[in-house]
Amino acid sequence: MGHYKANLRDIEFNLFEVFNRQEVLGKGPYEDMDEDTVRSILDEVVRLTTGPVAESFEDADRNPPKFDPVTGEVKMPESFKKSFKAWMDAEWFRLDLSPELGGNQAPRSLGWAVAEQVLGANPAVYMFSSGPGFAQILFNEGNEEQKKFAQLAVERQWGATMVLTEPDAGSDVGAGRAKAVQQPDGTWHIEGVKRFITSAEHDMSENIYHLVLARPEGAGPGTKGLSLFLVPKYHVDVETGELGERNGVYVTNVEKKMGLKVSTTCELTFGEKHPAVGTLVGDRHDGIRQMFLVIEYARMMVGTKAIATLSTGYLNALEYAKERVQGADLTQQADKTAPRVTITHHPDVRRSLITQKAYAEGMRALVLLTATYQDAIAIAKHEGRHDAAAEKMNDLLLPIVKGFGSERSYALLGAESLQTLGGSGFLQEYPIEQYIRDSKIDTLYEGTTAIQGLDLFFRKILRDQGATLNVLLGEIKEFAASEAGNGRLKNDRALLAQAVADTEGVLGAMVNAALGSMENPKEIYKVGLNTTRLLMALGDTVVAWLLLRQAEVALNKLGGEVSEADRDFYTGKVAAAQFFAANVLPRIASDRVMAENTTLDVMELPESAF
Ligand code: ST9
Ligand code: FAD
Repeated sequence: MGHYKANLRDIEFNLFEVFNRQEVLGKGPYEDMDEDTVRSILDEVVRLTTGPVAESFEDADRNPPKFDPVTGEVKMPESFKKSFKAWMDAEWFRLDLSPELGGNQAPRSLGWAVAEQVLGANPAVYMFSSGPGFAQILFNEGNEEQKKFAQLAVERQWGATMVLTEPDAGSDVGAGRAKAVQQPDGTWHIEGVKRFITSAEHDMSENIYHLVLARPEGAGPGTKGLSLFLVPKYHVDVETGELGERNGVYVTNVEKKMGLKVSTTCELTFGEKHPAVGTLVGDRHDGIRQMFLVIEYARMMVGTKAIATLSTGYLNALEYAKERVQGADLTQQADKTAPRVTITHHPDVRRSLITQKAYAEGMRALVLLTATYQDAIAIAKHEGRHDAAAEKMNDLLLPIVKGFGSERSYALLGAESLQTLGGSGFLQEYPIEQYIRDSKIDTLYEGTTAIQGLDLFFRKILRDQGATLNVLLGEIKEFAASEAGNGRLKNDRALLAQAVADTEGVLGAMVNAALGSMENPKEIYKVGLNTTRLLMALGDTVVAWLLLRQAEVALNKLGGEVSEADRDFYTGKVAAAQFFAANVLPRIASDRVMAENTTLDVMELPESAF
């Protein structure tokens, strides 16, 4: 058996028993798809991801890509190339694409259920395979020539990158200095150095195209002065599909990293040897908005990657715990002759396992809930309208999926999943140490956790005057006040209601500070001291709600005839939700106290006192 353990039962439970995706199938944009088709796609994806896709996970970590600084080329490990080919040959990337690009336009909820498995099995495979997805955005945003380029990119499976970061422009993308100089023929020459660019070089496709943010000469400062350019590695005749000359964009370094080693992280130099020629995407200067179309997708991807890794980390830990015999049952600890038991008998191991289970399954539900809003957006688009409410809810949930999802997953993988294996967890014989190394990046790229917290408070809550958050919290309050699960979930719903009140308390303190900053600008620091706290408190509250919704479904099922396997599955659902409500939610009360008592002391501390 490979390292990757999928949780298909839980994915299907979310899709069909909790979020009722069968209701959107067979009509509108998803006319050609029914529940059986979705289930058979998921079965096939499990086969691929637990098999050939996962197969190179370890080897490609130990034998990472080789960079040749003279030619600027990268040689990928052979084992990884096989995994990548297996995935690309199956062409599941078409699920994300519109019919004009040869796609099957599947619901986003199915797209993310599929993505979870690749991201859990071998995350770099997913990243290298995102060329067609990038092409969709280029197709939607591009001019006629770029649309043709996008069609070729899908047909020929070209690789793609998103190019924002520079040595002095990381979180602060608007500080970017890469320059774009317009040429008499309407093309642009890009000049400058970008760093940390994922997938910018490899030997798995004949061409790689870069979507690059650069500042046209004379454009204004900040992100709004940036434009988006299409810069291919090889020029392309879009009429014939012939590849032309090598363009002047070269990889000048590949980073050596803590984890996710097979994903190439490149320094990309433009126009040093000869001009790096690009075209302006859509012939309009609208770069940051256009790039955020990619970023939004990539943030969802990063959160899903983190959560998928926690899920397989938990399932590996669980398998180990069921077999490892160590010590006597706590009730017999004084009896030195008592039989030795598997570690699942020890209360602390059970606490750890159920914590992992609740977070992994609750955060999977968070990803798929967010995906249901993406389904609603796509359905509305198909009907020629905008679903503004779904768009806003998706926007609100994205920093939670990305920021909260990655932080909780990384913390739990180390503190709980690896810990379950004792000293063995520290060995490379088991996959968890690599999971930890590979998932640390998720709290960093696509906007660090701090950036997600700022995005959540300022852009998604304050700028929206709390409207969408109120809808979300309103739904949670309604559930808490309902008869869901009847007596069985009564206490848990009360804990949930209290958690909502406490999260609102954290938020209230921040809003007061934001209002106070109109009089005293330094009050805004009190907001900044609490943005990560709010992100995590809201994440825990939403996850608790989702777990309890699952528990309600499970209790209903348990009231009827169920198979033995389903009885265990549903019983576990109820237990995880109740454990989470009792053991995680009460902590939000202390967050509220801390938020309400925030002072400026730490901001007034001289730097030398740190
Ligand atoms: C990276 C890549 O880290 C890592 C992995 C790559 C893997 C590749 C695979 C990816 C797969 C994806 C494939 C695509 C497939 C698609 C398939 C489709 C079917 N939401 O607040 P302001 C915009 S890459 C939306 O003033 P500042 C908005 O236009 C590096 N838009 O910002 C706004 O204007 P307006 C990642 C947003 O103070 C404008 O920006 N790097 C949002 O100028 C200005 O807003 C980062 O993520 C949003 N949430 O700049 C940088 N926010 O207001 C992190 C802003 O008029 N830093 N806009 O609407 C930040 O995000 C900063 O907050 C900042 C601040 C740069 C935005
Ligand atoms: P900094 O911005 O310098 O941040 C340092 C610290 O300060 C962080 O803790 C941060 O949270 C904090 N901080 C910064 N600003 C603020 C603020 N305003 N408020 C509060 N705290 C703040 N970029 C691309 O363009 N394309 C890619 O494909 C890509 N892939 C990557 C792959 C890898 C493996 C890595 C490591 C990075 C990649 N990046 C990519 C870049 C990545 O998005 C940035 O590293 C990230 O956005 C953070 O920028 P930075 O590293 O410069 O850190």
